[in-house]
Amino acid sequence: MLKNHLFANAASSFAPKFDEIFFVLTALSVFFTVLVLSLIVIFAIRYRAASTIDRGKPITHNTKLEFTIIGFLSVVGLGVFFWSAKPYATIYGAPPANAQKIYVIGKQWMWEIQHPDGIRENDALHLPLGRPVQLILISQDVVHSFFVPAFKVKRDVVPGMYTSVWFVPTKIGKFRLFCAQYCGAFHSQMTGWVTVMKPKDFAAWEAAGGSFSEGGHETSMVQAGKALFNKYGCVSCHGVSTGMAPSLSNLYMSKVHLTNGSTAIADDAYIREAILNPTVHVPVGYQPIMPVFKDQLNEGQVLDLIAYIKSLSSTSLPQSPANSASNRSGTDEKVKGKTR
Ligand SMILES: [Cu+2]
Repeated sequence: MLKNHLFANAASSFAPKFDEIFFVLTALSVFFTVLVLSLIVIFAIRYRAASTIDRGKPITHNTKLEFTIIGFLSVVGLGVFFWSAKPYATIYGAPPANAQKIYVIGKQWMWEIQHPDGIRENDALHLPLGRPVQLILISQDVVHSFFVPAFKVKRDVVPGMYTSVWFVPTKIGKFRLFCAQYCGAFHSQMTGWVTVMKPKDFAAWEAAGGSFSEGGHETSMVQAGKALFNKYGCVSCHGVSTGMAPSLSNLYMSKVHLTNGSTAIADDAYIREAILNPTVHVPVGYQPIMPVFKDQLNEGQVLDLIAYIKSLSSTSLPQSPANSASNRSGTDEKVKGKTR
């Protein structure tokens, strides 16, 4: 009964483990607090001034007792550290290969969610039951923190840096989403709902273009990225064998040699930086001529472009900028009349 009450909201694969760690740490704290307070009271009474106790042979030290206490505390402290570090490292580390990637953008004061197939949601996240999900998070402005208490998931959302967390939803229902980092005047309104559905209900929701949410279905992230790629004329330099800029096919996760003598792996963070601040990393053999896109693209558009560049790892680039550019700018601005 009590267990049901205390663990009622454990709705993700890791939640029971974090509950366990929490209760063990609480029990240890209570144990040592009671022990130390009791000894203070016992010694205060036993050695009070009016006590006629023998004070003739004060103990200077007790090697055996000291080593026993140090040994015991070390084992308990390090034991708890390794026991709790393991799940910590797991959820922030690499997810299982079948994990669904979902992108989360925090901005004053809302959560913007992008599913790879193009479904976008505001202050809402729909997930299928039992499937691992990896959230990749970034902030458009200040530091936020993505916090779903029932999942025991809290991850800082930082400007200029992708962070990640993964878990498996294990309960059907609606769970509160909060921002756990004070981020300005309307921080307390930066909330939302995570809805976990049966896989077949989720499939129906997805097929209907996320119609139960406020976002709606648009082109996939890869298609949206391709449209931006054409809109901004990227292909005129990055197209095959223009010689002006490196080709982007098979760029993702490859090793890039830079003019400053260092090398870099072209992961998401590298590509993001290369789009927004291209003069920071210049590949060997090229001039720093690419325009800076820092003030032209929002984080959602950058994620779309990265998705498109990733997709080029199996295909090749178009030869000319002939593809029609459909303008998607403005879609990210769909907010529910909130102050931003
Ligand atoms: Cu916030």
